[in-house]
Amino acid sequence: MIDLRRLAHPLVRAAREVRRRLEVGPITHETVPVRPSTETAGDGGFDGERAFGLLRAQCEMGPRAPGTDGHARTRQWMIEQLAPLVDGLVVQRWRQKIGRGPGAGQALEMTNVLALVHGAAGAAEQAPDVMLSAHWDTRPVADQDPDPARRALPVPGANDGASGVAVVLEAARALRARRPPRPVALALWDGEDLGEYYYGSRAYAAALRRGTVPWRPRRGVLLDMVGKRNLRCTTEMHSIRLAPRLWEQVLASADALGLGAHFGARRQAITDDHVFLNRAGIPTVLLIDYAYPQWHTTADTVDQCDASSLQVAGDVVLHLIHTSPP
Ligand code: 1BN
Ligand code: ZN
Repeated sequence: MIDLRRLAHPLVRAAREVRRRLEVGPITHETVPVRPSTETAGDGGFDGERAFGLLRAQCEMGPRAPGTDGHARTRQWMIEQLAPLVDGLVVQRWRQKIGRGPGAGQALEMTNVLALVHGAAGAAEQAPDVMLSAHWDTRPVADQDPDPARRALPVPGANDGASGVAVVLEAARALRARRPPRPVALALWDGEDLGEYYYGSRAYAAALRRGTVPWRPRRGVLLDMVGKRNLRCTTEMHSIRLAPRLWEQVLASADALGLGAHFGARRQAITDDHVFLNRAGIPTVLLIDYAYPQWHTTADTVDQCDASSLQVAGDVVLHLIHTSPP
């Protein structure tokens, strides 16, 4: 009998090897009790200053690469931040082998944090419309640092890590104060920035395929590096190719708010967690300002970021959630 696997072209075999290496083992889901607070802080608007405080708080916990103290502290802090704000909270955990790149050879515990905010209809409608998400880990090595002596140090991740999380958490507070027309899902991805990248969204996609994820959103917005001063979001070509209608809806929201000037920067295709969410059948766009000289350097610090940039990102995603049909 001919073994067809042995006849495969070397490229096919290489692709199979990459898939094998990235296979995700068991993924567990733990429901965390929520403590919905009766107090509804604010009028439903997004508070950029409050979001900036959340960015700073993450940076004060230190770099947040998987396996570090800062990572463990931040995971707990995110859960504590979300518990009083959301109607459902699930922690998704798995053990991730790192095949190559920073962290290669290690097996690290990783955690995605998934949450649900009910819409105006309350618990009756369970299927979320938009999923707002961001990666919460930071890169273990500043390999783009101009100073070679600093390239083995960890990235502080004020913009690359903390900014997206800050917008998601502050959006959760605003959505609790003013309920969206349909439920909103929130997700904070781990393991985006080491090894072969994007472990969190890939694990989530694997869990979706296995049918073990508690809710499946219709569409999504991924926020990454939205904290830089003078935010001008990249015209991100994977988003336009994979989720063109949603991209147009985001731009329409920005225009409606008079924030169109913060979009339309240079065209670039940037592979990020949204690519894996799109592959899993959730049309998702990426909001990112990739023109960031401090990317993957030790200078990705709080002083590079600005509350007004978080305000732009937050206002646009809340406008989208409140006004655009699925
Ligand atoms: C975004 C922020 N990414 C990592 N930190 C994704 C990425 C990886 C973008 C490699 C470009 C190249
Ligand atoms: Zn990064």
